[in-house]
Amino acid sequence: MINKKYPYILPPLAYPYEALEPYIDAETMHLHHDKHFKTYVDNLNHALQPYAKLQTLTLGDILRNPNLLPYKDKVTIMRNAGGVYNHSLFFDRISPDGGDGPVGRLLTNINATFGSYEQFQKLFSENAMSVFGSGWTFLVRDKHSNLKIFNSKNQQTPLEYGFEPIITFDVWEHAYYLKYKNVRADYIKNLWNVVKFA
Ligand code: MN3
Repeated sequence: MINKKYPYILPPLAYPYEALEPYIDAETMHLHHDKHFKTYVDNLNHALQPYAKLQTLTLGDILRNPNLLPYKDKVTIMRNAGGVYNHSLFFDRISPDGGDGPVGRLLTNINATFGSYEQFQKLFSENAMSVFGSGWTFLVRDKHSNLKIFNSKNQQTPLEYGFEPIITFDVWEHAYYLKYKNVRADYIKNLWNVVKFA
């Protein structure tokens, strides 16, 4: 998605809507992907409609260079471009084939940075619990290839800060409220069973 340009198209799920049960239910997947994610795609296309020059940029170009955006529509474009990018990453990195944890060099780097995969999961989950209101938690690489856990508010992306994301947990209430109600901790715990690192 990061290299895509206007007009943006909602990427279909790579697996059936019920494939992540019991961790994420089919109704939540329908609502989250077909309604919430699609709304960001539609609103981004609408916001970019008057700007022929911005239509030639990739989604990554837009998110890394907010200074290129017209003052009048900057907030709207960034918000919706962020929503498109964050959701494309989220749905790409959860899968019925997920849950095995990182391998290879990423695992080595996680162990070196956080002590162990279990300690990384604990710290990442604590960060995801600490998001106040709507937002996201990411594992990112910074410009020096160091791993960091990064929280964002609303639809801010790590790209705006020069980070390259590896995985993300969506902790907006719409991502879990139907099944988990107010118990965000159980949703976060269960997401580890479906997340995939590449
Ligand atoms: Mn969401």
